[in-house]
Amino acid sequence: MTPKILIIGACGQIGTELTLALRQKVGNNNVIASDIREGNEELMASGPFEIADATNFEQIQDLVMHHEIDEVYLMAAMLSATAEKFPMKGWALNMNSLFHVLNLAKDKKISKVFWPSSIAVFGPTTPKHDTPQTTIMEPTTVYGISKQAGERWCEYYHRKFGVDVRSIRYPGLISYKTLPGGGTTDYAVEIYHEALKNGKYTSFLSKETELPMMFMDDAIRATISLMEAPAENVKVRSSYNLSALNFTPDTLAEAIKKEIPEFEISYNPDFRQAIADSWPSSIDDSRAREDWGWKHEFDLQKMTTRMLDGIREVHQ
Ligand code: AKB
Repeated sequence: MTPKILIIGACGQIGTELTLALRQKVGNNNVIASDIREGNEELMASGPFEIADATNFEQIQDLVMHHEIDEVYLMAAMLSATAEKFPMKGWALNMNSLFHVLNLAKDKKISKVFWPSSIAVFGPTTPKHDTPQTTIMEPTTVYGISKQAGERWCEYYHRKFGVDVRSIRYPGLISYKTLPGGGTTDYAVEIYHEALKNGKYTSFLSKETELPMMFMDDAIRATISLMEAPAENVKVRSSYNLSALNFTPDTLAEAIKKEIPEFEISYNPDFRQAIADSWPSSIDDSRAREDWGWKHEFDLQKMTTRMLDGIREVHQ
């Protein structure tokens, strides 16, 4: 049977593309998009949309009941850089919205939940290279602390109440349809826009800062395939490590130069450098590969070509 899906935070960087992909898969009217504000034209034109605040339990419950929702993807969140500026707001949004959805699942109002975690759950004491699935986690950012706490709650609701919750620790995500907002990995999206507009970019992370990254198409494919996996294959109920690429601003600039030879990069690290320094440079995602067959498709150059073509098409 086709599930009826609610996406909370549908107008953000991941939500937009996830909504479009799921609508293509299960039919436009089976995917209800919701957010606190309207999204881009393509999203708004493609199917039903509702204004809702992820932190308001009544609003979310009403949507679930009214549309007879089976599955919820909770994509609303305050990301790492913004949450450092508004810690209490970040904590409230990231945690309350999760509790609302987990409680709806515990009360059997919905049957399946997707909730995104992040590489931000790791911290300076975590092994930096090939970070294992299970390891030391002492995050030093508000966002990371909220994601780590969220992972513990997901596992708890699964173990204690049998809630079918599934999650991925996303690396930095790179896309052209919707801009990211308030993240530490956002430089890797901005750089493409600036390369096309001005032929140069000043990076807020240093030349040698290596971080795990992924092209959005891969992230969406991973999300949908985790949600489609048989429940018994989903053995990790906190959140899965997921990996595709690792690069520095310098390597990314070199990839762009292959397509735009005159492109120039300079560096002016700001407060986001300390956040990036606390995160891993590469991730071991063998559990995701073993449990539900994850495999990435986009390497750095393939992604670069797609990003530049995509931005030209959508934004210029
Ligand atoms: C951020 O930079 O805050 C996010 C993330 C890695 O979760 N993109």
